[in-house]
Amino acid sequence: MEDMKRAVAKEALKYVEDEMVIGLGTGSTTAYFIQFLGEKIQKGELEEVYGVPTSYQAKILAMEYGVPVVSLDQVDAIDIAVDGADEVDPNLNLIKGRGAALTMEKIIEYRAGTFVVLVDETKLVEYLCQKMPVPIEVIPAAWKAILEELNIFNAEAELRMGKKKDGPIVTENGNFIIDAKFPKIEDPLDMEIELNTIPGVVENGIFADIADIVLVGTKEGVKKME
Ligand code: ABF
Repeated sequence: MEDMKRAVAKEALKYVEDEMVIGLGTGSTTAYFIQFLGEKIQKGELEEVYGVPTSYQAKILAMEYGVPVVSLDQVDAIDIAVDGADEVDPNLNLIKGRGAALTMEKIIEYRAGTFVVLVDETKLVEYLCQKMPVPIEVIPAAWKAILEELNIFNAEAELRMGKKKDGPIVTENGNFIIDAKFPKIEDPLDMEIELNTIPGVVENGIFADIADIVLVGTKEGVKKME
């Protein structure tokens, strides 16, 4: 599994050129990409490259490996973004948000000229929500009301708790996460828009129609979907 993650992360480097601004995703697969990117910069093989992190995790890794970091409001454009995902359907629609960084990820990846997704083959599904719930970032005061609203969709939804189960996890924006398992998402774009109309929802983890390229780690090597 780690070999597959390393292989897709290496492949993603091929899309990076000098003077690019790169959205840096969150998670264990993208962590390899940030590491390899930093190593290339340190060797002088890439120049004038800047990273825009989607989370503190990405920011700290970038600093550790020597990727110059800038914030979204310091750049005019993002050339490319690279990030992981939890599910990918045949039309490259995604579920993201296990790392609770989905809002910043979506802001940055929506802005990117090219969005490259890194996954292993276990993340490929026939339809979204086949295996994973949709993470939804919500204003803390609204969590209970939103859980009730989600009944309309026949969702099995729960507030995401911390590892010790002693309280909800809090996002970098100071919000909570609800994980909602829907029966079958027939129309990801429609569902993405509809969930965001519930008052108190900040953003949800359906990324419909955003990915340009998905690099899939398989036992036979890296496969490309686009
Ligand atoms: C982030 O990290 C999230 O949006 C996604 O849920 C997760 C994937 O992590 P990993 O690569 O560790 O499976 O990209």
